[in-house]
Amino acid sequence: MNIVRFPSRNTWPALVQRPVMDTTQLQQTVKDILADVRANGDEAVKRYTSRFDGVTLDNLLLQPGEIAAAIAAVPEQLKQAIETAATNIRRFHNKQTAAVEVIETMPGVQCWRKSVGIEKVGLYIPGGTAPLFSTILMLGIPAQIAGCKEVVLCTPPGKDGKLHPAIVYAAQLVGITCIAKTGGVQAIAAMAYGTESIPQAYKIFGPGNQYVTCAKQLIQQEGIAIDMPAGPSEVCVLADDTADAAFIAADLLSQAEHGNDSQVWLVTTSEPLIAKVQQALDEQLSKLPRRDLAANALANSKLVLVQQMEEAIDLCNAYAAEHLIIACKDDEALAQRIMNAGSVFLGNYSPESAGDYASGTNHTLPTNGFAKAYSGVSVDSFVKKITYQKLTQQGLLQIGNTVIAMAEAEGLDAHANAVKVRLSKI
Ligand code: HSO
Ligand code: ZN
Repeated sequence: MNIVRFPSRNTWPALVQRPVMDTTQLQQTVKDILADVRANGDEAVKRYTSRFDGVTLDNLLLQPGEIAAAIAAVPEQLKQAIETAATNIRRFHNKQTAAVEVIETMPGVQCWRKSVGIEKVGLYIPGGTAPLFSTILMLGIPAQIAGCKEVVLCTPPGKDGKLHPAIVYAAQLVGITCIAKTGGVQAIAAMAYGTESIPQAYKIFGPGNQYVTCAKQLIQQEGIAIDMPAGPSEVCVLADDTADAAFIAADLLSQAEHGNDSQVWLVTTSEPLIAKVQQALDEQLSKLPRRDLAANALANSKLVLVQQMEEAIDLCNAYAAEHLIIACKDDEALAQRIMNAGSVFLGNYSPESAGDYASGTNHTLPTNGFAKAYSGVSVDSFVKKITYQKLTQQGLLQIGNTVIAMAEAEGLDAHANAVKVRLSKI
């Protein structure tokens, strides 16, 4: 890992920069696949699934027999773990709904706002090296709480044409009824446009590689909503000399094992901690099955030494990590000063893994510095808010002159007339 000692503030903008990926090369390929699926539906989706995943499918949708077989194949202990996690995620997200409140802004002028679940949503779960069934809980549970009517899940099949049983188990647990065995750009296209067998979605959620991310950005330009701009996963650990080096190394590695491009940072005020963390990393890394991925990620990552905690906090805010772990004595006080982070883990006993899987918070979070202005996925991501109003005659009498004055000043007489015509009849 790169050690950066006492970086001056004017170097921070460059220091916090994530690697920029140039997607212009792949854009044309993505556009072609989107257009093909739009024109040719299931036939195109099957063709790409056969080309990219090496599987020829008669049926894109998972059949009831396959669902039952997958559920039976999940070991009991894993089922229980998934259910415990689902219960906690549900508990945490259930509280994110607010009761409708009618506000009388003036006598006779009532306004209210109601959250309405997005009718049709699409969830994408990538294939690749890890079957992220936990992400199904993180997306499917808030979708269910929000009251989304149709939830479609797309995920690529393995070489045997099957899905990982835990993916199917998690999907049925959160009430997903339509599971399509397809991944990549063709899956995003299928959900954006709809095909003969895959229903269209109005908003598409979920992580993916550069192609998937590019496809999501392109279909967004066509009016389909997406969850957020996704980038490689990140963790920043903020530590003082009370932190445990082995814990920190484990947390850094847990993020590093996601992929070559994962971003891993340690910001500390303690010089001796750096050497201890490096030693713990060496010890732990060699034992990991995914050590090659993790080692590549560590090679791009940083251990940053700063003079003061004040400065450390400012640097963490400038970096705006997806996950921030505060392994410091005053974790709660320091957490109050965090303005930019996707999700914050306080103290020595709150590993990021707890939030990744089971504590209850969502793990779909803003990366790439987007935590400065974006939030992670929540029930809010699956609803739109409709406002309502009802004015009585008395209400219109109260507010009428205000509207008329403003409309006439904007030169919009028809707007003024819509009030005047009514006032003349009261
Ligand atoms: N750390 C990932 C989420 C995840 N971890 C899923 C394990 N499985 C999000 O940044
Ligand atoms: Zn993770």
